[in-house]
Amino acid sequence: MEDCIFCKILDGSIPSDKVYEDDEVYAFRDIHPKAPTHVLVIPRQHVPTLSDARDEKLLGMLMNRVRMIADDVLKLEAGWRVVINVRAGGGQEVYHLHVHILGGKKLPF
Ligand code: DGP
Repeated sequence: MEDCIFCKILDGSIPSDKVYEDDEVYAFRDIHPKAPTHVLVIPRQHVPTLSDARDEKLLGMLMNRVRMIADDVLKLEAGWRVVINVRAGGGQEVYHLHVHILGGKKLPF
């Protein structure tokens, strides 16, 4: 998608601080971290929001990668939080499905 910031991160035209990648997902550090560790996990496939994601294989794959990245790559042994913002009312700013992984401190609810 031409105007999608995260598609530009995927194609390398916008630089990012990569923590993990494979054929299906890319994970990188959030530019405005809300916790000591704040990583975004995105599918390579452009899906604008979670509301548009009807493919159970895609959603299952994405959550399995999130678990693996948080536990095995980032090694957030004390625990971590996952956030998915959906559309404007949910605080979504970038319309390419992404999962926030937050950790590294005790998070208030
Ligand atoms: P959301 O509000 O759920 O759409 O979160 C979008 C996040 O993306 C926000 O925390 C800031 C981050 N972000 C936006 N632009 C960039 C960028 O160019 N690089 C990186 N690393 N993060 C970005």
